[in-house]
Amino acid sequence: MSENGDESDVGLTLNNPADRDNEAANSFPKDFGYGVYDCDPGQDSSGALLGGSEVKPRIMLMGLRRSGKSSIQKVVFHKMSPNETLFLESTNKVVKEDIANSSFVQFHIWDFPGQIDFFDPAFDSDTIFGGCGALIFVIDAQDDYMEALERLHTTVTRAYKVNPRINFDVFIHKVDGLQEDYKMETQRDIHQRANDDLQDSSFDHVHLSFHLTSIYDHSIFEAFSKVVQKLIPQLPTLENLLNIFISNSLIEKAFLFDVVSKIYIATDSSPVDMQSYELCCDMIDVVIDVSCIYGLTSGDDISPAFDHHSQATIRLNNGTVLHLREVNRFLALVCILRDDAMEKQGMIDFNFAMFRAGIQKVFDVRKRRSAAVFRTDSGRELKHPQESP
Ligand SMILES: Nc1nc2c(ncn2[C@@H]2O[C@H](COP(=O)(O)OP(=O)(O)O)[C@@H](O)[C@H]2O)c(=O)[nH]1
Ligand SMILES: [Mg+2]
Repeated sequence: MSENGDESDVGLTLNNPADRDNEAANSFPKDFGYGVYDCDPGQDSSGALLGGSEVKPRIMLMGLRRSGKSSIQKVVFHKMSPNETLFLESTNKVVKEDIANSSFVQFHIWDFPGQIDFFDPAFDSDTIFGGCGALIFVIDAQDDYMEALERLHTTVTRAYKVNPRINFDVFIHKVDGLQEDYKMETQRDIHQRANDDLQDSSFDHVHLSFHLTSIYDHSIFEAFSKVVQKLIPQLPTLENLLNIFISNSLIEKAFLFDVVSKIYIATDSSPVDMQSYELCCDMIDVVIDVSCIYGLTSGDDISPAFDHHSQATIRLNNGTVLHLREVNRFLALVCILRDDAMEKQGMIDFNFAMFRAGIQKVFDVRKRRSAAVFRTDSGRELKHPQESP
């Protein structure tokens, strides 16, 4: 990787919303995940980057008690099986967790106990909402949701006053227990009531996004992907790269996955259908499982199950092919294509190499920018920990 190329080689204009507005960059982390990216697969990621002063986005999970907040966190980020969440103890204090271990998706997630009292002087809403990137409000759809709606209203208005840049996402949760048409009806009803409440108190400019979720299927991962994507300033660039890649490679759909969490951080602009997303998630599981069983070299317990050799192709009996490639230590590209498109494997390989290089450049720019922030007072630039001399 070249360290000295200048930004003009990038060939892509970074469309970074955070740059348009300095305040946004302050309230929201400039280096969402990308800061700690290092391109050397052999290197350990645990070394805190940028002298540990880097700010990670904060995602807050709020909602009434027993609505499913802790379960969501455990299932998405700790691989807990949905049935095990039945035994989760209730949360009685704010649980702050750093989702940063081995994943590209890095942020702090704060799991709030249901009965938090905003009017308690100990609740410092300035600090809590000030540094918040996204607020997820979980509503139990199997229960009576009137109280939850009231709570949603207080939470949103309170948070908005402190920090109008927060993204609000409402998870209409536990929909596994609802009939298909009742799901839609519930979503419509909650949407309507929540927005009416906001309108009545002249907060109609506040935008809420709604997602139907359940930990018993992939909907929770999909919804979390959407939440996380809104926090990635480089998203339009990544989508653009994916669009260019698929249209030149006869590929129908491509997802850029964070392998550890199975959150997709970007996809091309064709619509996402749940089935394709599920197929791709399952493929990642298969690849990692096979790799864990047969791929690890003995005696090296940290040998990754996913590395720069990782690649897999699965042919389904309906003429569809799933194709997975490693992009970097954290990311995989998973594509869906027709059988006959696979005949042009050479072209796909070439385009993929270009795509990978494009992604690399996006990160390089990010890395240089964050390095530039860390200068000493004398103007001498601090060496980036991951830039080997
Ligand atoms: N049916 C169903 N139950 C869920 C779902 N998510 C969570 N639960 C259950 O809801 C209960 C409360 O979950 P918990 O995470 O402790 O809620 P919290 O108080 O909001 O943190 C647990 O028994 C979970 O198993 C879901 O998607 N569907
Ligand atoms: Mg809890």
